[in-house]
Amino acid sequence: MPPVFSRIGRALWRGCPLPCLLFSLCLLTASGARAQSAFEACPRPQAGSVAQPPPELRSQNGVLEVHFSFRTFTDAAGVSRYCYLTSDGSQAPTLRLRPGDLLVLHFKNDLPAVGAALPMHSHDARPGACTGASTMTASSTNLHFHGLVIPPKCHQDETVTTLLQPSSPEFEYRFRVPKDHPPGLYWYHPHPHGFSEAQVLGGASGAMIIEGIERANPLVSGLPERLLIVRDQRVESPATKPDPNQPGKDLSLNFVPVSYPGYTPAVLTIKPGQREFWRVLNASADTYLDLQVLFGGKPQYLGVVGLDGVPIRYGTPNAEKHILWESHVLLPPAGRAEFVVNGPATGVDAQLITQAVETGPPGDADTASPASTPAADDDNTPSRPLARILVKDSDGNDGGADQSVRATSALPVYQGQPENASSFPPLAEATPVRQRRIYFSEKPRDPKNPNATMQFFITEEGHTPKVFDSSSRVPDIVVHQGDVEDWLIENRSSETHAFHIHQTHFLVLERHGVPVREPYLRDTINVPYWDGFTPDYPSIKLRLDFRDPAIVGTFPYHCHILQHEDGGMMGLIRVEPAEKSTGPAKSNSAKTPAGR
Ligand SMILES: [Cu+2]
Repeated sequence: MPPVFSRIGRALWRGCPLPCLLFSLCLLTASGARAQSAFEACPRPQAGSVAQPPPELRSQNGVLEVHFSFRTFTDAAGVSRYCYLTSDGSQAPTLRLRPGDLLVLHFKNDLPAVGAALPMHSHDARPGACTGASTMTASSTNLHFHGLVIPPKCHQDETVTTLLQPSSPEFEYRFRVPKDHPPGLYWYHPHPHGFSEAQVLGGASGAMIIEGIERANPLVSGLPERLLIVRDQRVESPATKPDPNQPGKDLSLNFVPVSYPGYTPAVLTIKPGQREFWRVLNASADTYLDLQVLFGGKPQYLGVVGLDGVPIRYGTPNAEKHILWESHVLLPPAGRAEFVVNGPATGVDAQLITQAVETGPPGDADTASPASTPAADDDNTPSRPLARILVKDSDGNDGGADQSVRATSALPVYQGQPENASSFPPLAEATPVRQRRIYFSEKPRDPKNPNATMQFFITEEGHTPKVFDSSSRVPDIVVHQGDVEDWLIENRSSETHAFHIHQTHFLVLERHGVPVREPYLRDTINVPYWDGFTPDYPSIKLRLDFRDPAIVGTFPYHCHILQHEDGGMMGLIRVEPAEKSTGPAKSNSAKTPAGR
């Protein structure tokens, strides 16, 4: 890229002020096609630079209206980037909404119309399918609002029949955040079956914040807030021969690449001893994180106040009990953690790292051919740094860091109605109307070929394992609105999986048959791998909440390792209206999406 264009890209990336934007736009207009290609480059910061906060868009007068253009760009190394650009050139902005706000998101798929066609059955275009599309290609996309408790309806959070092609007209997403929605960190990403992994690896993701966590937990009130988004991507410089230390994927922090083999960390600047509120999103397609903050090599306690967008002990009194002090935080792909960090003193060597995560024995054949990847293990998740935490003293001396770093802003004070989550019956005390056993399993496509790629299944016990059929609208599981169910999720394969269900949060009741009392809800949970000989499969018992009257319709549950989801590890659940329900289901009726 010519220097002038890379400067424009960087300027747009940093969200330059109006005169600068006008100047950049003049340059873009005057330079025609070449400038256009720079604009489409999904610009990314250099390795070792400051992890700038993403641009932010806040609702005004109860409405946030935004235009997204979905773009792709192939970089010099041949790696595909994907990005969401707003009309002013901001990339992957954080959408900040208050409970009760309306989001209107105008979405245009501006990918080139290429890609391997995957014809779907003709009945897919039948009336009732959201966008009527009949063919899915690598250029198809859509949006999922991960973790939000909003209806699985067309134009809201519907991912099964919403397929947006490059030829599709602009599509409007329009939904209101429920007034009693838990405050915290959520995110948006594409969800076209078969192509989600490639788009998310390319960087297609952004954060959403539902305001008001300082009312659920006054301990974070007034703290400087820092949003950190970890993404994974194809390894930039693979080893030329098998290297057991090569990660399956490279990582980035707020798009600053932290790449194998050097792992040059990004930079975070902080005032000495400053207490901050960190919100961390694992927007990786496939990669687990096990976060730690180290001072002089020693792990520090992190005060966790929220997981997967829901405050700890949400809706209960005694704020001081709403904090879990942890020396590390495991985040499966799609997981979020919000925690308090006590900053280091001047002169302390401080780092944010991810520890190694064992996802199963090496050598599984997830990818097309072992010969195509010199990594010994396509899932390898070694320990590596993410950021150097640089103490910036009171004189402003930051040890040579980028002076342009935007100060972390204090949490906005949310002046809404008092939260009413506490008035709902806790999920822990609800009576389940049904138990189900659901299991993850895998099988080589060609059992005679040890190098064959795998097929991935998520199956209810008693049914035949099958890969997800994107042409089918037949739900795998049917429940009724008002029901609470207990699901035992087993892992019968030799690698970890991350269970996720749309539209609702769940409570973890047992881990490997041992009851636990976890005072928080999740929407994505790790299920450890089976070692191949222990008689019992590793399992997690969950309490699923279908009580919310707004959550009626068909939506997916799946493994959130997107390689597995694209490979078939997904099913559909239909929540029928309550009036068709029989038996004791209505006894659990409540208005809450997630109260406990
Ligand atoms: Cu999986």
